[in-house]
Amino acid sequence: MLTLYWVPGTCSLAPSITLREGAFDFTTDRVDVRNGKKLESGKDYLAINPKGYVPALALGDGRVLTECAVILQYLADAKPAAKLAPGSPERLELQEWLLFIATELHKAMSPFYQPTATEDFRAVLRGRIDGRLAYLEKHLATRPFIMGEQFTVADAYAFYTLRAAQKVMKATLSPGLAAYYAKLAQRPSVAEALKFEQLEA
Ligand SMILES: N[C@@H](CCC(=O)N[C@@H](CS)C(=O)NCC(=O)O)C(=O)O
Repeated sequence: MLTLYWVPGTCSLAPSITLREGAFDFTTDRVDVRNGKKLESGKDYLAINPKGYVPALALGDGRVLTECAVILQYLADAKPAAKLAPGSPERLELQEWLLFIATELHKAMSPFYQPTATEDFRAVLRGRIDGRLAYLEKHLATRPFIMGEQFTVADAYAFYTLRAAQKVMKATLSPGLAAYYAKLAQRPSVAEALKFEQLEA
């Protein structure tokens, strides 16, 4: 049985959506970030994932995967019928998108979670992130999903970052991205994942 280690409203939302897209049999264990990284199960999260951050995915055979982009690809490959990731050579394009989302959007937004980040610093970051979001919007102008006609794990990860852009960075999405976000929010997997975390889109 797979176990997803998660924190509400964070990037663990992307594997949570993917687990539902792939109709996986899985369980979850919530990390209490304010209480020494204890898990709701009572276990010590650092003993499972010494990196201390989420997401992590225990595979049930003693292995634990970390790093969102890797977990997403593991899940996609475990359920090929769900078509959540293409094979080679298109896989490279998917990986380009996953790394773009991870580094240029997801982690670029991290300082917005820090109350000590100055307004000047936020403004510089905001300008850079706005450019990256404009690139994503332009790409989506000619296709419904990041990889084309098919929803993939890149869209699950993009949904989390676009949610964070609005809720954490307090951005207003441009019309193209707002339409993409609204379309993703209507997918049963996304709606279920949000409901589980008691979150609004
Ligand atoms: N490199 C990691 C970063 C994951 C990450 O930033 N997780 C955040 C939530 S979105 C977290 O757990 N932060 C708490 C911490 O760093 O202690 C990945 O791509 O999965």
